[in-house]
Amino acid sequence: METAAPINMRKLKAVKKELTRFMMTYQFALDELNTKIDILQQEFHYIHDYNPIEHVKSRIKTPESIMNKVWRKGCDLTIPSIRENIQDIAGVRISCAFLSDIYEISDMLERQKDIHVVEKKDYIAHPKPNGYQSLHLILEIPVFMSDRVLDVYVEVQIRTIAMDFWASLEHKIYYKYNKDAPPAILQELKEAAETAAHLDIKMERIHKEINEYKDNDSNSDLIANNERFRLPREFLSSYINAAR
Ligand code: 0O2
Repeated sequence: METAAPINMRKLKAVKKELTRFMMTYQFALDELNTKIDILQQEFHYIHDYNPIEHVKSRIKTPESIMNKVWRKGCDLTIPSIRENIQDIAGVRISCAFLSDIYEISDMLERQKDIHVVEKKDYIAHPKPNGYQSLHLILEIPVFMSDRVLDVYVEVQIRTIAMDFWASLEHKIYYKYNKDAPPAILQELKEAAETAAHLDIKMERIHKEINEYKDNDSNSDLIANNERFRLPREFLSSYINAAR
């Protein structure tokens, strides 16, 4: 009977330490990106008077999921190869209310001086054959360690709430049928994606109309000491008349 080779405990400890360090860099990259997103969100709120980001969710791929992807892609099982070839070990998903928010948030991220956009996939302009829609960015973010700077890949998915709703349901169905759903279900899912896309367009239109109304209406508001004050119409017209 064959017996497994004894594990060299010292080597195992060293490997574990190296892997922990490797995974930590992704957590640091996520921390940095989440801080950036938080600042952009607050700035956007201040300028546009509404919050464009509904949810932000970040995750790090499990070692098992990383291994599966390494095998699927046929790349080497070494740290430098994984670092270069598996670009979604760290992932952030941003859900927005409106379509235009997606591109505005993406532009704001792309304008950051220390972020390098490695790849951009626009599945909104070009949905996947199954109906999937989302904007995907692969970003490279510098992580400042004690002795070096590491450039770390992070995948960012930006989508509307409707797109996110569809994707999470599709993901469940995909696994429920063991990745082999009946054609009728796939067709229905695709139609549901189209319905969600129409809803997004409609909501965007309503949002723009409300904004135009708000722009006109807020002309009679005054902001002082971080507080919004409503100026009575009579006051405004008598003040304008007196200034003539
Ligand atoms: P998880 O668990 O969400 O991370 P890649 O395999 O990443 O090198 P690919 O497939 O071209 O190349 O990447 P793409 O298209 O950018 O998609 C990556 C991620 O987008 C997926 O990650 C999903 O999260 C999401 N995604 C892409 N297509 C679909 C889809 O049809 N339905 C749903 N629900 N999500 C999708 P992972 O690694 O598959 O899984």
